[in-house]
Amino acid sequence: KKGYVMRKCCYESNAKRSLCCVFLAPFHKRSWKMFYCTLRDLVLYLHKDENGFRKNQMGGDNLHNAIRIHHALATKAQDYTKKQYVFRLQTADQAEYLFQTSDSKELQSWIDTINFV
Ligand code: I3P
Repeated sequence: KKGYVMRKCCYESNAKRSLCCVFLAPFHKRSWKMFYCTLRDLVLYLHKDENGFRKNQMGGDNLHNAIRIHHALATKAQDYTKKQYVFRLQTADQAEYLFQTSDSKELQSWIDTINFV
């Protein structure tokens, strides 16, 4: 699955000392940011745009964020009322993110894809 989403980082991973920190290091801010998101082999890749995704596929630009979703849980963020169609992603290493999708169908599709891969 792939597509544009908005992401907000709520809590960083507690695995900063592990290899993950290489990927999670850019998550300092809590502001919303748009990404072209792709899911492959239990990893959610966040590219700047579709161009960044293509470059990645060709082994070029490797500057992307990656979130490991093994043992992660995606749920509708019903307590977050500032935006619509938002889901929360809690990862095995205690990181937490909010993702805003474009509509209710996309919202359910991302949740199902993440939870049932
Ligand atoms: C954040 C940005 C987010 C906001 C967040 C701010 O500031 O304004 O939009 O989240 O609030 O910290 P910055 O761009 O300087 O990182 P909301 O849109 O959910 O309000 P928060 O820290 O209360 O989550």
